[in-house]
Amino acid sequence: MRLIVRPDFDGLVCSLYLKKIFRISAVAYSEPKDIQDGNFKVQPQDIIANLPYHPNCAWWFDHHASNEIPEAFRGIYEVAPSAAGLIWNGFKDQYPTLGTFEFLTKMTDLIDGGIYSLEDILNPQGYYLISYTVIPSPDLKDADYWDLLTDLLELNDPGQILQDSEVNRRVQDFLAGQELFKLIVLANSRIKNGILVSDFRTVALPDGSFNRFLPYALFPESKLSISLTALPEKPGMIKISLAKSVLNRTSDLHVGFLLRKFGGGGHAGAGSIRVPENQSDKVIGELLTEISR
Ligand SMILES: [Mn+2]
Repeated sequence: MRLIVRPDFDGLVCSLYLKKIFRISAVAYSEPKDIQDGNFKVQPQDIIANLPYHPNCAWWFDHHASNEIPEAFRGIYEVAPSAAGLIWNGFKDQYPTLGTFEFLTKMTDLIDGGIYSLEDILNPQGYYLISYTVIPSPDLKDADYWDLLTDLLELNDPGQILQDSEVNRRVQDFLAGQELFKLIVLANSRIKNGILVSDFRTVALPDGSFNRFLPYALFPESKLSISLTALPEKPGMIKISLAKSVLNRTSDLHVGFLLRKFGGGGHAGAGSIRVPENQSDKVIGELLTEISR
């Protein structure tokens, strides 16, 4: 059977676990949108994990609230911190070799569930650090690395995995990107009405990986952040993103509902709108007023 996963840290851990449960002959990688749009051809014997359901598949394992389906299927679906956690809990009694991966499962729940401490962002260690080397790319240029890392996860020891030369090379790239991003955030951010506002319209963000939660760690007192980014494909328009801090979880605002008033949307914790560049100051002023109500 072929396994199709989304290539993020959770997807690779799903792959490690499902290989112990099913006879997997090949692993393929897809982004959610390609499954939904039918651009990725799902075949009758395929197993799908950490991705939306497709009616052709034989088994489906997922945890994303937005992917719930009304019809019956074979597999496990539940809103949960990670898909790997669902698979581990569902099969560990039947497949005792899974039992030894309790720590990896716990870490995958934290990483995929976006549970980070200040220290996990500023000075990540172990599986947090390893997870930053997995960067989903639609062109699948890292597919060989995802295969390698899935095999290395079998070691069940983050310290040993980090000693692999390819993992280490990618960790060094991440740390360099992170240093650069830190300088960019500090140079382009300010606090307005207690809210972090970062203007990235004219800066190039690092190519390599970096932790998108870094601004929260640099401004830990801020509950919400607003960021402005250019939209190269739409000249004259910019994207304004609003998100709750992952460190200071005291805001009860529903970001998606608020942004609907501005023609955008999102979920409770994060969302975005697109506005003409020349209206950005006005819209940000209105947003700040709405938030402080
Ligand atoms: Mn996931």
